[in-house]
Amino acid sequence: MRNNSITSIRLILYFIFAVLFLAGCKKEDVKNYADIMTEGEMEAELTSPPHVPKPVGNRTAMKLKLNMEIKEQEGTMTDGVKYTYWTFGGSVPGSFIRTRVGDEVEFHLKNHPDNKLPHNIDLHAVTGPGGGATSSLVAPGHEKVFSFKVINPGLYVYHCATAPVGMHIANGMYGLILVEPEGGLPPVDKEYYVMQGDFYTQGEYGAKGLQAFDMNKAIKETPDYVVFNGKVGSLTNGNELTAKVGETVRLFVGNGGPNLVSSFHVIGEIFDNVHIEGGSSINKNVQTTLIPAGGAAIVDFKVETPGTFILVDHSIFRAFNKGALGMLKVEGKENQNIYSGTIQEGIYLPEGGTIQKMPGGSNAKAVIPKRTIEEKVKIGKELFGTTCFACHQSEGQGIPNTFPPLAKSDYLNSDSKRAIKTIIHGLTGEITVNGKKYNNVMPAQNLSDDEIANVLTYIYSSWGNNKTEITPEMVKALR
Ligand code: HEC
Ligand SMILES: [Cu+2]
Repeated sequence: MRNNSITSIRLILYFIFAVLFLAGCKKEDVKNYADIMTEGEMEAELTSPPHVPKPVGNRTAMKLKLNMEIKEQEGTMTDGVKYTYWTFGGSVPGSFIRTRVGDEVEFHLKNHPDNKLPHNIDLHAVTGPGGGATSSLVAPGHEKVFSFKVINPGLYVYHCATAPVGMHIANGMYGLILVEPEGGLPPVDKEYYVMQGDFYTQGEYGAKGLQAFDMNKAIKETPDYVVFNGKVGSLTNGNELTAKVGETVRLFVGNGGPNLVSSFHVIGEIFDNVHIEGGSSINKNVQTTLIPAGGAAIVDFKVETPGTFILVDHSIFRAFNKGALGMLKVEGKENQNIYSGTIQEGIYLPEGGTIQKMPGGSNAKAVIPKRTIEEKVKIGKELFGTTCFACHQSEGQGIPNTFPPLAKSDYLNSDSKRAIKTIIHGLTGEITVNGKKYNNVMPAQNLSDDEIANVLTYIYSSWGNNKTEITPEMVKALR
């Protein structure tokens, strides 16, 4: 009798254990990396954007010694515009940190003696109070050492968290730390580091000189600059990312904010894989991925056709008017199966006025009416507003580094025949306008002799130019 009851109690216990064990197995999806033992020690490789350190491959978890120096330094926001950046490692975004899950990081945070302020670091890859911020506040001329174990694979933002936090981030104090899974991410041919940030300056976009941070604009969330890698043109004009046809490109994309979220898109490409929000779930065949402020994503894609692919925040005024535009140059053989047609390097036609015009234009109609200068200016102004302004801007002021000004342009005023030819045939290669170099592509404009005469007469009679009058006959002679 007694034996029987003991046996049944045993059976019940076994059953309970079995159920608990099975439930435990189910949960095993997220592995616990906290218990991984590290083997050996190494110095962490740090890189400035757009470069990333070597992949971890299949090395074991290790102790990583990491030395990072905070520097407050003046840099260039765009042509003629300076800004005092606060940086992790001398670049915006800060140095890229590459680890594998289970690594134990011994972080040495140094605040350069010439700096004016204390700083700290909050790494989103850290499980612990303040992401490390509570242990890392460091005064100029000092060093703080703290250590943590990375236990969740993914791509994480780090940033300064010293009050006023928003101001430290707005001045460029952010970067990315990658925690690779065991065995590393699948190998690819090219890897790059791109991080968006919004900047708030006392002067408007393009206002010259050293620009101070504007707290009111930051609170209102109205940035003057929205850029990749800390400045306008960090990934254009000779700084393009590069790849060859057939290669696979992986971008580690972050967003430091402080305010805006990014609708990250590469014009002319589709992401084959996106690690959503930098985590472990992978979405496929994605056009635009959302990168929250203080968040990241890993995207990869194979480049199959040559050309220039444009990285943008698809909140598109930020790209064309505030700087959030980069380029990936792909070289190699054309692949007619995938894309056939004229490859227009470096240019996206946002409003596409001319492109949408019916071919042939109005040249077919033989008789061009005689127009007074006033008529030409009026018609030309309208045409400018639909066709040229997207690049050269409404007052002909252009966009620094990308689109030359037509206002008070010495290039324009010194040679009207060359200006006519520019519109008929387009223009590429380096030119100098008002002392600044441009090396970009203006597509040929599909306009009639009359239209070209009108738009140029308008431009010549505006914005301090030399009032040359252009006639349809002059245009015709240069066709
Ligand atoms: C898609 C952008 C784009 C459009 C649209 C465009 N341009 Fe340009 N334009 C450029 C670029 C880029 C250059 C400089 C090319 C280089 O670097 O070689 C340029 C150069 C010029 C120049 C000579 C440089 C200067 O500043 O004086 C003139 C004149 C000019 N464009 C006139 C026009 C007119 C007129 C229109 C409209 C009918 C127009 N452009 C439409 C991009 C554009
Ligand atoms: Cu700081």
